[in-house]
Amino acid sequence: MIKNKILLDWIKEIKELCQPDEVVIWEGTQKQYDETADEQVQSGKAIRLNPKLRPNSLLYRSHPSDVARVEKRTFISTKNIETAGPTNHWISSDELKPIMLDLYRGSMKGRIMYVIPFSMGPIGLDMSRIGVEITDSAYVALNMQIMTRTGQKVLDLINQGEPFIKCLHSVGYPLEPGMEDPKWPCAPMEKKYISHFPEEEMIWSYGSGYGGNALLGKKCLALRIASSMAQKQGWLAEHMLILKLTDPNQKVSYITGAFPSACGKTNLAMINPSLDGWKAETVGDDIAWMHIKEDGRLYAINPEAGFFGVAPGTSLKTNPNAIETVSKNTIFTNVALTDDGDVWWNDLTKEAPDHLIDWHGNDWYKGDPSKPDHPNSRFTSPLTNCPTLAENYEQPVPISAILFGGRRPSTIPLIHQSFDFEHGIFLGSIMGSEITAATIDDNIGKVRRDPFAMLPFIGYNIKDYIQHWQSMLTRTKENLLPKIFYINWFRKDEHGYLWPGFGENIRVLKWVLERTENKQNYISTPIGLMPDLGKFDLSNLDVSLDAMQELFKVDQSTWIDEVTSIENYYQALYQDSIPRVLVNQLNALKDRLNLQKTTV
Ligand code: GTP
Ligand code: SPV
Ligand code: MN
Repeated sequence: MIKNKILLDWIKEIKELCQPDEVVIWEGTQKQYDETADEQVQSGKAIRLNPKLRPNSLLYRSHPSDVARVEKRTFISTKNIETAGPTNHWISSDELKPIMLDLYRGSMKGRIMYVIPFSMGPIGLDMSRIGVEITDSAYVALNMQIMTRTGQKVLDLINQGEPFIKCLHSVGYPLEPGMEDPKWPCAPMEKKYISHFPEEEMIWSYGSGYGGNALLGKKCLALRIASSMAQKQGWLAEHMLILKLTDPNQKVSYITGAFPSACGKTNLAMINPSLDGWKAETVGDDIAWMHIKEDGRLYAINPEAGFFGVAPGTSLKTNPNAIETVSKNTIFTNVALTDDGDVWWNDLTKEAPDHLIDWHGNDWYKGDPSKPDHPNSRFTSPLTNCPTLAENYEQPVPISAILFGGRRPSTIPLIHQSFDFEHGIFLGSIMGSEITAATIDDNIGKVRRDPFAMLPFIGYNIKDYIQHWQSMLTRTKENLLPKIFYINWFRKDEHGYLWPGFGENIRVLKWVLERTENKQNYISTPIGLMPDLGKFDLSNLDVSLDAMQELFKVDQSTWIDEVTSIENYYQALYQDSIPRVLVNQLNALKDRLNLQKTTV
């Protein structure tokens, strides 16, 4: 029962505004999940997969226009544009609210309105935050059940007066009497709004039913709103995986990694190490909330309760732990359907089946040039399905190293380490990556700068974000802060990727952990510290020496071009107020490359 007056008033207000047929309070029980899933199958919105092959699992096919996050329609709405800064689309809240209220008016006609109380982070932990999502999408309710902690226990906290973040979502497809409901209702692009009001700690999302646009606990709350809260409250909300590593001497370490969307976080979080004696366990695969504790160290928790992972590329060979994770209790979106009622996506098996139903619902035959799955097709599975989930996954863990990385076909070596924390901030600020299908964009494959893998997720001014990272230094001793590294699994030659990746990435992690113990395993280069190849574990590795040399090549003329590109990027983004720390670091890099300094 809801006793909290703020929540009761808000439900009443939204009910009057959106005019749903019915209101359902999400209790988070298995019974409610099963009944909702059954109703979705009966109404033709979802397909129940063969329970013998894939127990308790569903397949959804989205509208072809609604397949990923929509960055162009994602807004930070504040009183003043300066609060949002140069990386965000800003609309003043005074202008945006009436537009969206008009859209919301009657938008849930003919639909059920679900009220979903949820906790990001373990229920009741001081680092956790509570939200309530009101949505007219059963798909969202089912996904939120997996991705967050929901139900009565969260409601109990709200009833006790815990504050909560109001998250309003509508697919934007009201049903007038006699209208047929499409399988995946959504609104056209120009009516989609994924809006954030950090000053009020509120989210309004309209018109999309997909992933981060609609599961509002994830990118909207746990990254955009949380990053803005974190800046004010002195912590960090980051687009990072969290991995627990146990070395052959049983020493346990934790690392985080920030790579842009579809650049390898889930895969590294579930790594199956190729080196003997190493154990890797999963804590989180997408988001880390990090606090400096009294002992001066940085601790991380995973605020999520599930994985919303990229399907294509996932196989027994690349990620056996993900394959086991999705073996049951999973919602698949936009993958292909097999003749025996199971799922398939590119690279799941070496050979595609002879016949599939593709993600549009059409026949697909082996050899057809089109892909049967969407490149951003995804699985939603509970963390507890993961065979490598760390037993302490609900406790804050101390972080020894932070990896930055992305898809860079050239220039960036397999691994390098920053000289110090401020140089690490510089590395985060210049991160670049090829744009992937995780966002709707006409420039997929082009390299764009994606600072800290947070370009679409920093909920405030990036200048203040850089400053906030720098403030970590004054709040603790530098030697207690994690060491910062930059990885690139994706360097290519004319034949493709030079590095085998996946389980072999443990070799890089081994070097990283040795660095956190100050082992003399490195050489110094103008761009940072790199492995002394004689001290990098290449045992039983099938990579040619030529490829290894290419993977570690720091080419002077390429780096001169890179410096020019960084300089142009800084100027375009920050204009005449490039953060001092970045100017200093850029100048230091130029010095090391024997180039003229910038005089900004
Ligand atoms: P989001 O959920 O969008 O934030 O993505 P993510 O960073 O978790 O990416 P994910 O691990 O799902 O990887 C995306 C794609 O990159 C998949 O197709 C993977 O197979 C591929 N990938 C991941 N790690 C590696 C690697 O080490 N080498 C290569 N070549 N590909 C990789
Ligand atoms: C990402 O795009 O970084 C994701 C998927 O993790 S979504 O939740 O849809 O944003
Ligand atoms: Mn992500």
